Amino acid sequence: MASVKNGDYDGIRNQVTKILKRPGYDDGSIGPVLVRLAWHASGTYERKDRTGGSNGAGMRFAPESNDGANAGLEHARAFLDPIAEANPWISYADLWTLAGVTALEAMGGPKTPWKPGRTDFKSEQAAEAYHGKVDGRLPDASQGAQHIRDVFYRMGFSDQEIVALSGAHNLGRCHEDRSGFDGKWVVNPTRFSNQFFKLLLTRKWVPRKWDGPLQYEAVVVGEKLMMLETDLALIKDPEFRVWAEKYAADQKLFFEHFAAAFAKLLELGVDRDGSGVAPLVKGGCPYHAG
Ligand code: CCH
Repeated sequence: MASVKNGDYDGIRNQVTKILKRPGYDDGSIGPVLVRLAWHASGTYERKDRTGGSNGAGMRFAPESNDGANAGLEHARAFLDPIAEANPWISYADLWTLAGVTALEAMGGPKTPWKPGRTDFKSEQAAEAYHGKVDGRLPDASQGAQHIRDVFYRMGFSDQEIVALSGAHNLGRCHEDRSGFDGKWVVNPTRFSNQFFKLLLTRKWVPRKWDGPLQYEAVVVGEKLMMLETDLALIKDPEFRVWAEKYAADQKLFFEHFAAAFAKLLELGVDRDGSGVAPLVKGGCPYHAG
């Protein structure tokens, strides 16, 4: 992999775009797993004590790297390592989040505002000293609306933003050897759209009969598709459902809301100082504390 100039983030975007296609891997693209990496890198945020979030790239170290919720993301990180090695000037925390927005756009999704400035932890000890233990903070797919609210309100999201973000399940699939769940949500899982919401609302989702954890299935144009308990919560809960219906009816609105919420997610815990750098200070940047 060639290097690009220090600060050339468009150059990094080009490098990410070039590695997205991967015949033989899942549905032929690493795009979905890169979106998931950006989300899990950020979704540990706790607004009360301002710990967690994408700054630091703590997932390179235990215990975050071993968190069951992050199973499989070692592949996403490994896909990006050649870019990181060729461009040591970019932090992993910036690279992972930039790769997520680049992949989303390349798969037909909206352009998500993104800013650099994240710094990396130098060690597991540094990660723990700054953020405490952040493993166990990501959502559990076998639970319902209350759990989803507990997790996303902790980060500072509204019901509308929760539903918009959940529309990311239009991408990619579940892997038995990662989460225990199996299958994809939509027929074309490498193309971003509002299909996830349409299918959620129009199909009859029945529990799958198998040895694995509870998940739901429906056959759509000859293919078996799936939903998680947390996905169904988006139509069972009346407040969530209002937004699921709006997004199913209006892809433009979904894209606008998704881009805004995704940008907010990737910024959680990233407090830049006057020079545009987000230092790793316990509880966020001292300039913005309080
Ligand atoms: Fe998700 N997600 N997600 N998800 N997710 C999984 C896969 C993807 C939950 C559970 C799972 C978001 C919210 C939630 C993606 C993006 C987002 C899997 C399968 C589970 C389980 C993992 C595997 O086996 O590989 C739960 C629970 C919630 C909320 O309650 C949000 C928010 C986003 C992004 C904004 C993407 C993309 C995937 C596909 C990954 C792949 O490898 O294809």
